[in-house]
Amino acid sequence: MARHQEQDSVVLLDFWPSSYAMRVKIALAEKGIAYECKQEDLRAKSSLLLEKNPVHKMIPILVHDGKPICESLNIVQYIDETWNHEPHLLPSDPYQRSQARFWGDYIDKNVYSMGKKVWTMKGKEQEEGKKQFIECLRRLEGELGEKAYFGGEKLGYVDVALVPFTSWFYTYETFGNLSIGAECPKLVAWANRCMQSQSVAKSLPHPHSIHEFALQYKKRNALA
Ligand code: GS8
Repeated sequence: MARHQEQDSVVLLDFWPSSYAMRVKIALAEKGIAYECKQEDLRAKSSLLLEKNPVHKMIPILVHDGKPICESLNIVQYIDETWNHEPHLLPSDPYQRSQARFWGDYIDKNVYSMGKKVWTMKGKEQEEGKKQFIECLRRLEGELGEKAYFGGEKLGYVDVALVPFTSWFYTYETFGNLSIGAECPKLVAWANRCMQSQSVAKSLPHPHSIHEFALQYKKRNALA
């Protein structure tokens, strides 16, 4: 492990409010990997970003010894496989791995887009967004069931995929006039449990900073 720390060059192209980038920070922290974090201005993307992710032109990008890895859940899997020591994020059993990837994919297809409707839209569209968003969170809460983490006894891949969005919960609640705690109390208890892990606590911005960012975003895009 020390060898990696000394020799590997690990750079994260980041945008601090991005839940996708937070996933990568949690995974790196779980593995104890030192890295350099470069903030991107998504309105004036760096030539490094455009060079390393010419297809999507998006962050997060992990640059490991000069080689780019794109798409946050793909990056999390890469981290788990490259630094193949404890704690493992994906289960070793193929069926359990497939289930973890299934829920990661479910989160990717739903949470960001529905959440965005809640904090940026108004009227009927917002109401629709709220309904879908809560249904999606309830579905995830059902999958969590009575387990401490989606991964079972300890933080795993699905936890890493979902927990960054909890730093946006205050923003969804404020703009959407809803209470996630009232709708999904077990999911909120799970989020609090995750925050007890150093890797999560240090990778998630304060919910008020996210809210401030969202306010500015809405002003800039005439959504306020
Ligand atoms: C999504 C990354 C993304 O949306 C992943 O990595 O999992 N599926 C990808 N990145 C955004 C910032 S966070 O909302 C981004 O880089 N946007 C720049 C752009 O759209 O131009």
